[in-house]
Amino acid sequence: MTDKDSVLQLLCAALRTEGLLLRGGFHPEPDDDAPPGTATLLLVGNAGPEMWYAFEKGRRRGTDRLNDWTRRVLSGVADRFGAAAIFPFDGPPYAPFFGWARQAEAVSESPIGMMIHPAYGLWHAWRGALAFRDKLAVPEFQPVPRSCDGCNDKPCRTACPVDAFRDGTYDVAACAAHLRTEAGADCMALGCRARRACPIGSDHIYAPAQARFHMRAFLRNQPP
Ligand code: B12
Repeated sequence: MTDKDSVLQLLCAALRTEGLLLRGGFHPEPDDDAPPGTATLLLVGNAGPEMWYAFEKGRRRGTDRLNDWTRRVLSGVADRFGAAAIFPFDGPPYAPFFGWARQAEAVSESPIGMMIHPAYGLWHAWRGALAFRDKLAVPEFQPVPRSCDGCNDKPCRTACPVDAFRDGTYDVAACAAHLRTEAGADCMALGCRARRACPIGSDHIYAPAQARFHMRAFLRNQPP
């Protein structure tokens, strides 16, 4: 094993203790919009219940927002490994996580805009990226056919009660207005119905407590 491999293994272990996953990485070119001087960009995220458990355990007195917890935890890991942390929620302008993710792991765009993963389906997210000045070995991944190409019904497209994903766009105002009504209680309690309609990765669906948390956080930030 080379030193570079062992850095990656130590990093994976450090992230795992925080419930986070090393999702993948790549060596950015100038037009990838990575911070100047970045030789390796590693993406960090969540899938499965581990991040939720770590967050519930580690957040401060229940008032900590997920983004605050993420910043604290991931900045700590970045410091220990000599990297700079970049967060998807810092902006605008926002860091181009979709473009980075496409180069780092086997994700593709779903009919409702979000990125779909062959194993996790729509039940995953990126919490940050770690920018290194050194060229590190990055995890290899096999590009896979687009997960949604073989899905004839595309139930994600039609499951939204207010058709917020028609024409390949996301009508945020219609979504938020619906969530504030009685009829939106189902999405609020269990998570977005369009997302839940997807058959891929359904065993990774967020548990109700996590789904409710994300939906409330989303709605809190939408204009009335
Ligand atoms: C701004 C933003 C939003 C805005 C969307 C604005 C819009 N016009 O649609 C708002 C606040 C509404 C939003 C909502 C959500 N978002 Co959002 N969002 C972002 C953010 C911070 C920046 C995107 C951006 O402007 N990029 C720059 C432009 C130039 O690039 P772009 O690719 O064209 O960006 C567009 C898409 O990203 C799209 N978009 C953003 N979020 C979402 C969510 C959905 C469901 C869809 C269809 C599209 C979409 O809107 C952007 C502008 O048009 C990204 C993180 C990042 N840094 O990329 C997360 C991100 C795209 N969101 C994400 C998620 C998960 C959500 C939520 C589902 C969170 C939740 N509550 O569970 C919600 C949707 C609510 C619901 N009903 O379930 C994830 C997607 C993960 C994935 N698997 O693909 C990201 C990558 C964040 C993360 N931590 O991983 N989001």
